[in-house]
Amino acid sequence: MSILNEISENLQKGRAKAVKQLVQQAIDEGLPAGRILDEGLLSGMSVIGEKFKRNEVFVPEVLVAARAMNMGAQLLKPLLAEEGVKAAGKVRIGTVKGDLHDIGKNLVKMMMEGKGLEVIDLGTDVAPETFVETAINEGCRIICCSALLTTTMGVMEEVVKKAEEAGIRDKVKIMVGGAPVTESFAEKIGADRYTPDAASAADCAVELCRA
Ligand code: B1M
Repeated sequence: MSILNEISENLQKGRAKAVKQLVQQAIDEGLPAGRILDEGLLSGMSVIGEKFKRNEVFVPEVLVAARAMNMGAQLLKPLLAEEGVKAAGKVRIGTVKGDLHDIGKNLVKMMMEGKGLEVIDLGTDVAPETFVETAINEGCRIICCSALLTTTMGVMEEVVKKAEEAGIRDKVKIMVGGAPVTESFAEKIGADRYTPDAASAADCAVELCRA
């Protein structure tokens, strides 16, 4: 079994320590951080997601897999950043109010940092006014909203409205994403960009910062 498959398998079993060791081994063997992330950690998490959908695994298994993923990802973070191209720009990121899912949001953050962006993480359950207030206070150019629930994606529209009310709509770009979010939804609520995954979100943020 390749080391990337081993990472994926151990992640699915929630073996955080083993995942951490294997990720370190893969780094030592000279595998690129992006490959370890995509073919090891992300591939394992996507298997868990599918099994969760089919009720083959339940919340506790998902949580331990998520913990293993985060432990492996911590080791990759500085390497992704090292490989990244420096780009001027500050990004605010958070998962919207009512939503506690943060694995995808953390990945987006990590990929953005890997591109040399400064990312300020507001965490989960972030109120629309918090996105806007902190964007003003920190002078950031992009607000990134993540939502994983159909019941919380509507909060993104409130973020757009709050930015308009605060008079910063022309100064700040609003990016949205997360499993239930679509291009047409983003257009409908007046967001600037929708991206389907962490890597394209990072590319998009760099492009917006350079524009
Ligand atoms: Co939740 N959950 N969950 N959950 N959970 C989903 C999302 C669900 C689809 C499962 C299902 O029913 N099949 C479902 C949502 C249904 C819906 O609304 N359509 C669901 C539900 C219902 C719930 C609860 C309500 C369950 C309950 O309590 N009854 C509850 C809600 C809690 C809350 O938030 N208030 C809940 C709780 C949880 C856990 C706490 C157990 C855990 C979260 C742990 C954590 O995040 N720390 C959890 C998990 C792990 C999942 C699944 C299994 C996996 C989500 C995940 O992390 N995926 C998920 C089922 C699934 O996806 N198959 C599910 C991996 C991650 C890398 O993908 O976040 O999509 P994702 O991010 C991607 C892209 O979407 C994109 O980039 C990432 C990678 O490339 N992306 C962006 C994300 N944000 C972006 C922002 C961008 C751009 C791209 O720009 C700004």
